Amino acid sequence: MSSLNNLAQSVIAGNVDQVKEQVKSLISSGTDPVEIVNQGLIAGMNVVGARFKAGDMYVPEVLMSARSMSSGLELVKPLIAEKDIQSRGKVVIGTVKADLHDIGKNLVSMMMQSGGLEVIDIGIDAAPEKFVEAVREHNPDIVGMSALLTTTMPAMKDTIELLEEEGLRDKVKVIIGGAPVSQEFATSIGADGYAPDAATATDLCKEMVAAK
Ligand code: B1M
Repeated sequence: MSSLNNLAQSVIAGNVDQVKEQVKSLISSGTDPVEIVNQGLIAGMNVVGARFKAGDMYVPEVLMSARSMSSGLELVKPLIAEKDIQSRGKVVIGTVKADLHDIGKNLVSMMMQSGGLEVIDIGIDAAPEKFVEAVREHNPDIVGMSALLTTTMPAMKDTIELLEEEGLRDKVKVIIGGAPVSQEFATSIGADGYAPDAATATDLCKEMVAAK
């Protein structure tokens, strides 16, 4: 089994120490950090997602897998983010109100930073007011919202509406993403864009900033 497969297995097992060791060893052997993320950490988390869905894994185990994935991401993050230094635009990103999922959002944030975007991450469970406050404070080009639950998708619409009410909507582009979200939903709530994954989200933001 390859080292990246071993890493994926450790994420599935939720073994934080082993994930850290394996990521460190892959980094020192010169493996591309993006490969470590895609073929090790995400590959493992994809299996976890499928098993959780099938009822073969439960919340505590999923949480351990999520923790181990995050500990691996923390180690590769500086290597990926260091690749580019010149800012190509500013993004305020967060997971919407009542939603605590942050792995995908963190990944998007990391890819955006590696693509040269300045990212202000306002965290999880971010109410519309928190997005508005961040827009006022940081004056970003783009607001990015993540949702993983069908029950929290309406918070994306609420946030766009509050940006409108506060007279800020015309100052920013809004993009959304997350497993239950689609282009169709983005269009229906008046978002400017949708991205199915971190790489597409980064490209989309760069295009939006360039078109300004
Ligand atoms: Co939750 N959970 N979870 N969970 N969880 C899902 C989302 C679920 C689909 C599992 C299932 O039942 N099959 C389901 C949602 C069902 C639904 O609404 N349709 C679910 C549920 C029900 C719940 C709870 C309600 C469970 C419970 O308590 N009974 C609860 C809710 C808590 C809350 O938020 N209030 C809950 C809790 C948890 C944990 C805490 C255990 C943990 C989260 C830990 C954490 O994030 N720190 C967790 C996890 C890990 C998952 C699964 C297994 C994996 C999610 C993940 O991290 N994927 C998930 C099942 C699944 O998705 N298959 C599930 C990996 C990540 C890299 O992908 O987040 O999709 P993803 O991000 C991608 C893209 O979506 C996109 O790019 C990313 C990278 O490519 N993307 C964007 C994401 N955000 C973007 C933003 C953009 C652009 C692209 O622009 C701004």
